[in-house]
Amino acid sequence: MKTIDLRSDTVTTPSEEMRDIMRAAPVGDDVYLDDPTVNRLQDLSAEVTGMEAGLFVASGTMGNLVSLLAHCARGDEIICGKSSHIFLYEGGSVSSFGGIHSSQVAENADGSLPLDDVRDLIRVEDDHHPETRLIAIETTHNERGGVIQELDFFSNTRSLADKFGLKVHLDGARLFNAAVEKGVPATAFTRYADSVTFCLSKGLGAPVGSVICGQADFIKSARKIRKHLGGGMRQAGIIAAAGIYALENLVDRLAEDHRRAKMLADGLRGLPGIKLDPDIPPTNMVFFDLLPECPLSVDEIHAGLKARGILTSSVNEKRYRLVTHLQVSDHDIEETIAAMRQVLNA
Ligand code: TLP
Repeated sequence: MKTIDLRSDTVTTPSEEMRDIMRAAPVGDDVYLDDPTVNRLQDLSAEVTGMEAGLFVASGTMGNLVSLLAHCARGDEIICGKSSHIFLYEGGSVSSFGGIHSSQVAENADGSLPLDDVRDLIRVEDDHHPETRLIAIETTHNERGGVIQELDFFSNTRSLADKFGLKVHLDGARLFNAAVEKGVPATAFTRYADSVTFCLSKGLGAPVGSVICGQADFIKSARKIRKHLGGGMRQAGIIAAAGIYALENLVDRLAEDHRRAKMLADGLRGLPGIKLDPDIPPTNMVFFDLLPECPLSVDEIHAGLKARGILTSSVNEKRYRLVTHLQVSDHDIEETIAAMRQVLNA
């Protein structure tokens, strides 16, 4: 039985073509800046994000941590979303490793930060206060449902940051999902940020890695911090090659994942005991809640689907997340809908 894995788009494995390209990649010692494939990936990443330079890192979590450590000093403060990945799912690493304090605001439904609330949190100069240094934003916004904010949110965040001399970091783990869905280049989002991290190992299908992009002097500090964190990866061209292949070949097809998420949502809508959130998935994530009348628990639904070869994940005891990606076909979506009908006895 084939396994249909909808737990995340991080589960994708490299195709034969990607593996061939990785095998053939010229490599060198990247700590000496000698790896031509890593250098090419970094240049290409800088080009597509409209930034001066790029830095290949092991993961999205490392990209966010290195970026925030490069922008902020110990005792500084960042303002981020209460449901942001940086705040919820990165182990509090900005404070444990960087001594950076964070202040959070509840996001709007589209993942934007209410900028009046952000404004109220920016500290005035006072010996009692940490220094506010940066606003962190996220697109697509994972916890809010893979949503994309309106473009004016990005420009308004920039204006607010400029008014108070703050930096803006964009957690763009799924930046290209946002760009493809909106039909705009990635620069439509990144042009308002000082730095961006995007992931190669999610919907883009590479096995490992993320890239940080920003101004050349920022990337120079980020490179030093990456090394101190043990992230100087030597002949990393082997994995960077997969990232180049993904950026050159697999960006436009993200639209397929979005179409399949809508197809999945259409099939699940109206099943007893669940409520889709929102009604139409904006990108590649389908979230739904179990209603109080649902006779099954999250664990029972997981088990029922697993017995039918479908792996799923939940955010808590009543909230589910299903993620489409390049190894999920139309047929897999049909199978998942049929399995959900059986499990929910619909
Ligand atoms: N998100 C993972 C889990 O950690 C929740 C997932 O399955 O979606 N920013 C955002 C917005 C993310 O969604 C993630 C991964 C990261 C950063 C971290 O990326 P990695 O996993 O490469 O460290």
